[in-house]
Amino acid sequence: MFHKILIANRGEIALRVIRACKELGIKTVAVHSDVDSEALHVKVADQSVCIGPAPSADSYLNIQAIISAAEVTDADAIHPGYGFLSENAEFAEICENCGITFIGPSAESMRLMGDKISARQTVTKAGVPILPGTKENVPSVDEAKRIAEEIGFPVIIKATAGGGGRGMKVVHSQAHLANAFNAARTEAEAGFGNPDVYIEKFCENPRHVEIQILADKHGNVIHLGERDCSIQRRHQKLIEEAPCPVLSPEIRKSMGDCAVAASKACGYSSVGTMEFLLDKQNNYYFMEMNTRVQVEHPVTEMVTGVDVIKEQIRVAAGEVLRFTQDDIKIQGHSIECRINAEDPVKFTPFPGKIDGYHTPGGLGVRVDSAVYDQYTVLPHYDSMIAKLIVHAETREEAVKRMARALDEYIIEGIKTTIPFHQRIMGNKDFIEGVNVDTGFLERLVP
Ligand code: MV4
Repeated sequence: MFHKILIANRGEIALRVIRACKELGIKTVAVHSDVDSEALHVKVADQSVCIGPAPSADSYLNIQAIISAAEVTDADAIHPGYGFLSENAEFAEICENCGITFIGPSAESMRLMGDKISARQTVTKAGVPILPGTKENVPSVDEAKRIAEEIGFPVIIKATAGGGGRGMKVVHSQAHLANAFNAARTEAEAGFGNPDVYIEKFCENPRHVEIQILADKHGNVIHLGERDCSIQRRHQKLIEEAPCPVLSPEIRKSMGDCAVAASKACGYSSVGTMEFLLDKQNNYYFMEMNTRVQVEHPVTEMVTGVDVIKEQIRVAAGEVLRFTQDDIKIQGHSIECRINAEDPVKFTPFPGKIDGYHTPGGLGVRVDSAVYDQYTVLPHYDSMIAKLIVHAETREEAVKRMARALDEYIIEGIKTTIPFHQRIMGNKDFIEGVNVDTGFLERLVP
C-alpha cells in the first residue's frame, strides 16, 4: 500500500480523497494555489504545498509544480480527483516516469477512451451497442452528406476529441449539414486541437444512464450498478440518483455486462464510468467513457455500501479486487443535489463570503463539501460548493428526505442553487420519476 498520497485537486473531492487516505492509514499532501491557503483540504491534510497563483493553468494544471511537490514531500502516488489533470494521459505518463503511481487508468486506456472514435471502435468489438453512425473520422462535406442520408435525419456531429457534450451539432436536414459540419470541425480544432468529427443518429430527449465500474490491475472487473443523471442544464449535471427509476432488472443486467465488457476491451484498471443513452423504447447505446472518479460517485456508494475512493486507491496499489459481481447488492435509493454558488434562476456564478452556515443531518443524510462559515467562495474555480446526498429505502422516501434536508441547509451571504432543488423536489414529474429525460429542465417554465 502507498505510504503517502498527494492530492492534485481542491474542494470537496480533495477532502473526499483525504478522508479515504486517513481510513487506509496513508499520509496526505494537499496542494493549493495562492488564494486557497484557507481551503479546508489544506487544513486537514498532513502536509501542504503551494503550487502557484490563482489561475488553474498556473497551479492545479501546473504539471511541473505538482510533480515537484510530490518529490519534495516524498509522495509515492498522486490522486487527480476529477477535472483538472484527471483525464490527461500525458500527466499520467509523467507521473509513472517519475516513479509516482498515478491513481487512475494507464495512459494507454485513457487515450483509447479519450478519443471518441477509437472508443466507439473498441466497445463495438466487445459487443456493446452504439447508435448508427460512422466508425471513422468524416473528412469532407460530401462524405458527411452521404452518411447523413444513409443514417437518416436528425443526426449529430461530434468532435472525436470532445466529450461531455462539448463540440456537438444537431442537424435536422441536408440543407443545414454543410454549415454545421464546417462549424463542428472549426470548433473542434480550436477547442481541442483536433478537427476530427464523427456522425451519429440523433436520439431525441434520451435519459442519461451511466454505469460505475471498478477494475483491478489483474483483469478483474465488476460494475456497481447505474446512476441516472438526466437532470442537466447545458451539460452540467444538477441532480443524480441511483438506481435509475425506469430500468428493468433485465436491462440493468445487460447494461452492466456491457460496461464490464467495454472496460475489459480497453484493458482498463481503476474506477471508471460508461455513459449510455436510454431511449423511449428502452434501447441503450454507449456514448463515452469517463476515465476518472466522478462528482456523483456518492449515490453509488450509498446504494452499494462500497467506498469507491478507497477501492480506487487499493487497486492502484496493485491489490486484487475484494468483491465479485455477486457481492454487489443495490439497497434502497439515493439522490444527490449539487449545491452551486450561483443565482438559482439564472445559474450565473455568485462567489463571496459565507456568513452563516448550518448543514442538514439526521438519518440517511450526507454532505460532501469543503466550505465552512466565514469561508470565501472564490471566483477563480468551479461554483459547486457542496453535494447533498440522501439515502432511503424507497425513491419516494428519498425525495422527501432530500426536500427535508434542503429545508435544513442554511447558507447565508451568497446565493446558492438550494431554492432550485427545492422546486424540483416538489415537481410532479420528478416525484413520479417517469417523465424525466435530458429535456426535463428545458421544458420547465420558470
Ligand atoms: C447524444 C444525444 C442524442 N443523440 N448523441 C451529451 C453528452 C455527451 N456525452 C453525449 N451527449 C448526447 N449525445 C446522440 N447521438 C444526446 C446527448 C445529450 C444531450 C444533448 C443535447 C442536450 C442535452 C443533452 C444532455 C445529455 C445528453
